[in-house]
Amino acid sequence: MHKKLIAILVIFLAIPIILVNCSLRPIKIMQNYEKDNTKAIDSDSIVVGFSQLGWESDWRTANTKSIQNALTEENGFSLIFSNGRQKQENQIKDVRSFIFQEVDYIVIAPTIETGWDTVLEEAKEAGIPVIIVDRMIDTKDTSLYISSVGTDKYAEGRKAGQWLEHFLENKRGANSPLLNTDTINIVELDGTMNSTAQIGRSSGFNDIVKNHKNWKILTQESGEFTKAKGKEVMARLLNRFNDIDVLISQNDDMTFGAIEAIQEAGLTCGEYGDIAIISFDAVSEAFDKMEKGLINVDIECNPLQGPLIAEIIERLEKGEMVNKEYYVDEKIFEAKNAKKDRVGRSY
Ligand code: GZL
Repeated sequence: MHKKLIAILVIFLAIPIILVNCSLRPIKIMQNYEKDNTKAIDSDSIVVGFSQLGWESDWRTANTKSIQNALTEENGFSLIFSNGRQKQENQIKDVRSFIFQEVDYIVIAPTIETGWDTVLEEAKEAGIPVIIVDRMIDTKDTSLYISSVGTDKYAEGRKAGQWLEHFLENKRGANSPLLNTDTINIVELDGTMNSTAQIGRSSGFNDIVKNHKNWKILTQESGEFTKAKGKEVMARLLNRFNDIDVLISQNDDMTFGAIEAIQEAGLTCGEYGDIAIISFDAVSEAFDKMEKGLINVDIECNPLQGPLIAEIIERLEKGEMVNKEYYVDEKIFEAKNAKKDRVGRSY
């Protein structure tokens, strides 16, 4: 009994000391999701907190790898990586954690465009420069970020529309069922609503659609940039419409799901199929599908943005000026040239 009493007393006495100790010491928490790909922060290196929006697509994986491979310890960086799992509230928590950890730079690939001002004002208050990558934010106060690296999504959408114009004008009479109909019935599989990719690709494509009275958009529905959702939505659209001529799908992962749905519905797609397919991203598996003729054309969206982010930070470290926005180059790829065009590509 005596010993038990002492043991209980010791525990009660110890608790306040532990709590006081925690609250006094500034804690460097390594906020990290998925895997811990950083070691203890090396004070000589440039500490970068990177809030990636998710793992939803092959494109995203390539984008993450490009940034992780650029911001390495060998290159003078300490990277703290977090995965927002497609939710802005997770990303906002991550940014606050980076601020608390007093990182040198914050890099954000924003899930959606709106709702960033408050947390970016906190970063500005803390004197931490923010670089926006891949997608953009919608803000009136552009001082909230120092630079952005991405791709021109509006131009990507226009390229899709211009390809369809070319395909219809220059191939009439070929043995594709699509070319022998007057009205072109189109369904759009959109990405995450209110994301830069969805906004830009939709408006770029629709600005071309407006010039063609015989192009009919049957519906635009979101497949959230994932294969599973793309397949689910396409299966539903195939039940609803029996005369779809063209599918424009805002990323390859949704396209892969849609192809499965089309085939399970007993239809064909691609170069000489019942449904022509225009896709975006141009990831490796899309080239496989183009070589089989299952996708007509793929509008590239270049995920390899890591080296440019590293260059921007290095220039800032030297006190040099940087542009407010940088675009990485991108092309379009057609099925007929896929085998040749894919040579040398890294994703
Ligand atoms: C485009 C990027 C999009 C890709 C999708 O810049 O934001 O998000 O097209 C990804 O594959 O999910």
